[in-house]
Amino acid sequence: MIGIVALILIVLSIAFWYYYARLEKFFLIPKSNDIITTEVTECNLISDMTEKKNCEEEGYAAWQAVIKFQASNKKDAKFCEIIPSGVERDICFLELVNVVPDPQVCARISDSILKGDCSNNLLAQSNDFTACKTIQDAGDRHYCFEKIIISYDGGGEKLCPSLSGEDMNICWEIYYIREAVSRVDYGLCQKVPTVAGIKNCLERLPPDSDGDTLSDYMEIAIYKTNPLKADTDGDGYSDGEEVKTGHNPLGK
Ligand SMILES: [Ca+2]
Ligand SMILES: [Ca+2]
Repeated sequence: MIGIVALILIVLSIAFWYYYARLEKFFLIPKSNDIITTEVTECNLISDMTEKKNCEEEGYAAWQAVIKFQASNKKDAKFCEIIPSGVERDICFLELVNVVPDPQVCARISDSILKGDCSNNLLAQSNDFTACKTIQDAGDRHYCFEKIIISYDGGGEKLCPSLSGEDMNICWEIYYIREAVSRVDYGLCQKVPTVAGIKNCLERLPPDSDGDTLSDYMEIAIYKTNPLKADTDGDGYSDGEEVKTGHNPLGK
């Protein structure tokens, strides 16, 4: 009797094993240790034996994040060199250049786009407003100007008047657009020195169809004035002027 039960159990075990072995083979059910296998492979590319061991213990993602932090914290590119070549290593250098503004750091990046980003970061840190103009991509160029304005001691109000010609116009445009957008103030756009710049600034703000310095949204939602009529109550003072001076734009 015991023999029969044992036999049945053995047969069932073999059937169970066979079923799952086949399923895994033919339907490619992912094994739970697939992720670990990938990380071990990436860790294998590390030549430093101590770091390789750390990588295997912590997992590749966590390990390389620590190395990037160390590189920026200790301001030393040698930490980035430990990361196997690829995007993560490039990003390590790209982050490092924010604290070590040295062209040599960017030179170690292999990806051409990231290398370009790195050079742009360097220019933005140089505080050389004119140098930003050498950046081809309009968005990156704008970022470069903006970064210099923000980080300048005293901000745009101090930096812009110290520049001349086109540089000064670019500086004021970026400065007033930032201020106008953050305060939703149409009047600040009028301070931009060029006509194109004023238009550019106004386009970033919610529409003000009647040009009374109150956005359509504010007129409808807050002041209950006519968004298509600058002087809703017809008393000779625009809705914007009345709101600014504390009067009732609805004339009551
Ligand atoms: Ca309006
Ligand atoms: Ca009025």
